[in-house]
Amino acid sequence: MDHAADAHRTDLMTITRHVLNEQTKYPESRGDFTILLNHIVLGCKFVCSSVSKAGLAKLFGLAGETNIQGEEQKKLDVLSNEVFVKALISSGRTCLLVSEEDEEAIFVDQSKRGKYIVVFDPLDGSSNIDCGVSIGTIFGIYMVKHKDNPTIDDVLQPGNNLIAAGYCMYGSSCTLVLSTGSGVNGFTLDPSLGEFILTHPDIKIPKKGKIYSVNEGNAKNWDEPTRKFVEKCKFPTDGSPPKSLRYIGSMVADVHRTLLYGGIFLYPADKKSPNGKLRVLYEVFPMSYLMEQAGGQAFTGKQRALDLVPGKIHERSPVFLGSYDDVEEIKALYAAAGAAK
Ligand code: AHM
Ligand code: MG
Repeated sequence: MDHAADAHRTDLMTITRHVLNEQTKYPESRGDFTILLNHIVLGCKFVCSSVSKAGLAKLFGLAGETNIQGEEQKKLDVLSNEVFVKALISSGRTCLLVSEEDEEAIFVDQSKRGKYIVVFDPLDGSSNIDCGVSIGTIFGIYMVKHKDNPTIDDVLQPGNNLIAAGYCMYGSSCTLVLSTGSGVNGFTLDPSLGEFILTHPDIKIPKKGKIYSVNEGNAKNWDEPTRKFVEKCKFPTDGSPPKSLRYIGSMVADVHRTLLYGGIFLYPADKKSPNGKLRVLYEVFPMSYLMEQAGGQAFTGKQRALDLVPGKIHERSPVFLGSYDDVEEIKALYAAAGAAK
């Protein structure tokens, strides 16, 4: 739909309208969540604009690593982190932030404190930044238990306690996918309006998919259930056609495709990384939450991903997520391997 051409369509479902509608389900709500979300959206728009100008900025920067205003060039991931930290603190609705870019959690000053905790990866897919391939921001939102005196334990909660999660993908379009606990909706940024418009209402992942997504370069070090699963994707024994392999190496882009087309995304454990690569709080949890909300599943190799209780803020976990039936298959392989021991 060409929203820009349809300039009179001011009844479009923008993301703010959508969240306000959701909030009417909670009569006690005072709009704090909408305000928080608006600040996250602002961060996404800012990063989207920086990502789309990055190639150009680099050209200008070549002369001496300074941009056209004579300022030093900041790396996009560092810039994105600053953007989100500032946006979240200035919302006045957060008390504790955990970012992939910061070793320590950030405790918001008492004067700006609110009741939400935000965990986020400001710019995920670092290996894809310099070549212009899709990258994204991932976030999850918890409610704090003790607002007056938050501690690190407030963020070490199972993914099951998330009240919202989402990601924004900076690709051929800028797409924000969000769940506040009642399904998943996708919004696309209309650059001429500067608004995210509801373009993918109530996303449901197909029950079974035709695609698997994994870094097969690590196959040498996989465990037996993962190896068997990928083997079955390529050489199915039940008469079904082989699955296609798609792997971008940007979790946001790989998960986005999985959500829309179905299939499975896996970042398993291997001998070199027994906990896999992806981080529990701001990669595994938000994506697992979205998958379940869209009718899929997320599994760690041992348990439902959202039941994990992280012991540290940057903890990692293996993850298998996507279409319900595909995740059932890997669960069965792990169960069989466990029973055989
Ligand atoms: P990053 O946080 O350093 O960007 O790493 C996370 C990314 C994910 O987006 C992606 O799924 C994964 O790393 C790809 O890893 P690999 O290059 O090992 O396949
Ligand atoms: Mg990351």
